[in-house]
Amino acid sequence: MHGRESAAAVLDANRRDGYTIPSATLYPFQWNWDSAFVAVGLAHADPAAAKREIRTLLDARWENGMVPQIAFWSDAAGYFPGPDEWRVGTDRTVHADVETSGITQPPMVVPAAAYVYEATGDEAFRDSVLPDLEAYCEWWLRERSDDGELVWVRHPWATGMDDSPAWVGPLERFDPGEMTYTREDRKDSELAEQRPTDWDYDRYVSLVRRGRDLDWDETRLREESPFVVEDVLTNALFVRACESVAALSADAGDETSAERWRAQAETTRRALSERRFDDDLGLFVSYDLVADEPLPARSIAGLLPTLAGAPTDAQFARMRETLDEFLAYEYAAPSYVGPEMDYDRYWRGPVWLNTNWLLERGLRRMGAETEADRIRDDSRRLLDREGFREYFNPETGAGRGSDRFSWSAALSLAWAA
Ligand code: 2M8
Repeated sequence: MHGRESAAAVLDANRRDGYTIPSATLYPFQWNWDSAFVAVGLAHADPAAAKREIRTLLDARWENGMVPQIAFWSDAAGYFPGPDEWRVGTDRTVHADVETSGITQPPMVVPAAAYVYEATGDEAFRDSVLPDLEAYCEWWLRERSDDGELVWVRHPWATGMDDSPAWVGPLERFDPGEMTYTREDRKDSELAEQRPTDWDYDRYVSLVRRGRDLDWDETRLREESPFVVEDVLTNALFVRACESVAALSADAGDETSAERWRAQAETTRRALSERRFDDDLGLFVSYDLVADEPLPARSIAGLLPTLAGAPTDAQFARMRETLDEFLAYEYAAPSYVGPEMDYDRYWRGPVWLNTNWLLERGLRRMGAETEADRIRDDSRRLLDREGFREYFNPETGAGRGSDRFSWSAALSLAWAA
């Protein structure tokens, strides 16, 4: 039994002061795109909590516009790296004095805020969040784009799909040297088998230390970071973010701003279609700006430019063949399909419900209703079978990672609505 009441109970248990932690056992702080998915799930079930979730996340926004990956609102123990490792300080935030990490995550908070506004029609909420959402989109363009078309990230954690096989190439190209630190995420042997390896973690931590050594200076990091990647999922959500700011601005009567963000959405959408489609693989691929080469991988991220309406008809016809490979499992859709696929390891194969929710939406935007229904139905089957687990084996359906995971509970509410 994993119905509405148990989903609400999980979210209540994970709720702190104005925000929801992803999981009590693994992630004791506020995470950026986790909060966005929580707000989507609560938009109808508990609109006041949905609005507060978004507002609290935006309260951690930096003065330069960045909305950080983690806001350390409490001094909870049990997660590495914490504020002492990031050393961001509390002076960068504009609304509150809070420690944060030094990177962002895919800009899901912007479409999530628009979704909450559509559900509630609360104009005071719209007017409270719109300046922060617009500042965030401005930040992506100003600090994270070389050409004003596509945006880049400088850490695998910023992509949300941390250990995706797509990142192996850029991570292989640098040597983190001797690394000393203690991981907190491998508390039991089952989890140890599913979490990213130490090889990956050495590189994640090394990138954090490089960032803090350069005092999070974006210009120098663009020049010196060994990991600078135009991630297709981030760009797809950036298009949705621009569309959302345009819609909210139009609704607020600001046609000038609406026009500007509509045009930006179109620019990024076209760049995705013209420059990031891999016809051999039949999906979109990310791009390594350091090595100046594409990162071919059959990652579910490569199907998500559908969310942005990016594929041409011909591209989508080709993508449908690739989509069949993701639908060939008992439970769709695995996060990755390919030689390095691992059904149980984190973002290397398991099904995640947030990417399923995004893929369902993308497929509906492209008119692929049957495939979208399949993704929704498989997601519901997994939830019925295993409850609100963090991720799931695509063949057996077995729940993996943490239990009582917030975005799984929240999205079950969205699927029940
Ligand atoms: C995972 O990432 C964190 C780092 O951000 C980690 O592994 O420690 C990812 O699944 C990410 O997408 C998610 O936002 C985060 C919290 O659920 O966990």
